[in-house]
Amino acid sequence: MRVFSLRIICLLLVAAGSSLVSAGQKPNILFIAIDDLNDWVGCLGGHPQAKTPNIDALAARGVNFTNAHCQAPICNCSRVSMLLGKLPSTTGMYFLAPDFRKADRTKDEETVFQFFRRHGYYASTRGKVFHGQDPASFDHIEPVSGWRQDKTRLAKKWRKANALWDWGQVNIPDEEQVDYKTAQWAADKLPTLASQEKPFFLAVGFSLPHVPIYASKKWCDLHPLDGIQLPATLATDRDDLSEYSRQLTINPTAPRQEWMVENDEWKPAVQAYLASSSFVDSLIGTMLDSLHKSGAADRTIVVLWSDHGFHLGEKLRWAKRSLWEESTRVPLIFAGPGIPGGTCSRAVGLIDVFPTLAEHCGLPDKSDLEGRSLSPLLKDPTQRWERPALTTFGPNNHAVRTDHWRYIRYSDGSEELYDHRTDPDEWNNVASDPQHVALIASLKAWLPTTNVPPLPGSRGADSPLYSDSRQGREK
Ligand SMILES: [Ca+2]
Ligand SMILES: [Ca+2]
Repeated sequence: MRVFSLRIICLLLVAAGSSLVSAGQKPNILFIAIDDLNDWVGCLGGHPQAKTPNIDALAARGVNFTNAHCQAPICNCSRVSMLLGKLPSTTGMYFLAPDFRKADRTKDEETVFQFFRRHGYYASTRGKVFHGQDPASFDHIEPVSGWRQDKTRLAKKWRKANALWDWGQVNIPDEEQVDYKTAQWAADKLPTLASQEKPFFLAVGFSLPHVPIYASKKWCDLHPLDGIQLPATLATDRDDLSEYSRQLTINPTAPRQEWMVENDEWKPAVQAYLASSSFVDSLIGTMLDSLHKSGAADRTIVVLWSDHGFHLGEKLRWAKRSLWEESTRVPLIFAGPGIPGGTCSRAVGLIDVFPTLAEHCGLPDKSDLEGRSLSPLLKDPTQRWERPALTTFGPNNHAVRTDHWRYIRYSDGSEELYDHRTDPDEWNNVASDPQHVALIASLKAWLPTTNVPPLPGSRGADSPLYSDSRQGREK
């Protein structure tokens, strides 16, 4: 009986949402970006000890995309691809730099925020949404303040390349940390935005669990070190990769897996990641509470996403910068009016968010977008979906993800194929199995035909294959 009543309420809310959009009143958008959060959230099941009750509650009232992927496994190019609605292979934005406003090919592109402003929205932001900030995108940019890191290094044994690579418990009160202040600002702002005449597009970006991966005692205590479960690995996992694949996925600034094991830092780093993710989850709860109290929740679309995933030992490596599941899979949740809710296992991309929001809010088509509106899946998450998700890491290296398969093709022609029905850890590369010839041909058909060279000023690939670009000498 209770389930039946809930269904009726949901249907009424959906009906209310549809009529709201059709009546010309545009829904607001609360856009929540998380930095480097992989599938270690409760509603994605990527780690059995993830504690993210607020994200899970949002997923339960919206559509939880369980097979969503970034278009590029690095912060800057992932965000640019999503916020411009263009593939990396079209823009040439493959790496950590340049700023898209400084490259001729992308400097005049219209972002999702500009598009919504052109159609009557007020856009405001705080925190990491773009990799840098883009003044042209917003009516208001709130400067970021608060603690993120100081000179004290906790995991002192890792001294190699990058001071960001640190993790552990810190004695900084939550209230002084940058992400807390960002959430508090948004929570304070929401009632005002909700009372304005214009619909709002509020973009809020959190910087954890990106390195340095810090959390206060409260969040570390939620994930006691002794009981931490480590991700599964296979010692021979990299034996079936091409030399190109091995080289591409070496990240010289991140610790090596062998180093983490030898120095007993694997568990502490996993603990810090789980703890800081729980902290960010609590901040999302703060904002969503404020949204509900403002009375605007029933006319506000909430979109929650992360720019890419993160390896914590899976496939014997750390960080992003790979075309494997742990780098590409991201949380993606839509909730609000016109969205009845459910779980969607279709392969989708962050690039689809721009056209989805445009269609769902009743804005005109933007014909040059390369993503596809997920509106049909928001209405019926089980609907057939032919198109796979595409991820690109460096020029002409691509992964195609369908419901069951991951196919990778590198620029040297080497390939990988993983069957997620039997091999969720992507341990067994079956690309050379003759029985998959036709399948590979069909997956290959989804690869982009345009592969423009990297933009001038490209750098930050951090792979030995791109040593020129690391020096800022991209040709
Ligand atoms: Ca990131
Ligand atoms: Ca393997």
